[in-house]
Amino acid sequence: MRKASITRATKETDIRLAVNLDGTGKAAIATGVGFFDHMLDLLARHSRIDMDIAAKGDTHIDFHHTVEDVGIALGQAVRQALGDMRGITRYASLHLPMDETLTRVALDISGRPFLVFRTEFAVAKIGEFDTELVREFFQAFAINAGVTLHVETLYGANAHHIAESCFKGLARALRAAVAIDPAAAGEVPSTKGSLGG
Ligand SMILES: [Mn+2]
Repeated sequence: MRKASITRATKETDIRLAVNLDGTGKAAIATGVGFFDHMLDLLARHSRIDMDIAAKGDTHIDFHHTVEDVGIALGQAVRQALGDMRGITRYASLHLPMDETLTRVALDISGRPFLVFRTEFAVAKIGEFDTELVREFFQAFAINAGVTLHVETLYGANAHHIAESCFKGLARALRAAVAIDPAAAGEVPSTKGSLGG
């Protein structure tokens, strides 16, 4: 089974997280940050990766450490659950519309961590949530999952829609890229013979 659990405790956050890549998108999310819970919930739902995430962070300061550290732990868990990456589809890309917003996501489960993030927000906050933390999450996830991830919002106006299009785009890209390719089951999709950098 492609599952992993991560426990990560620092002076800033305490995180328990479990994923099942072959799940149905079942989510139990509690980070103490309402908007972030909403984003993680739809990340699980649309990726069909089961996610159990409990985080206690220093949210009395702001949400930065909590969002970043959940991104780190989720990236580590996905990487661990992928194992030797045998049989995976590896690449995925799509355009994710949400009302007036359109975001393009391209993903390579490469073992080479890299983020290109071309998404801008016209406002600093969505409720209490700093919009700049969307990028922080994607950066932490990409580096720790060991994936090449490109996110670009082509157009959009509403900050909630823009954030949601990024998370749903990542979700759908992950769903496609981690899926086992039946034509190549058992193979590692690399001419090097391994994916791991
Ligand atoms: Mn929403």
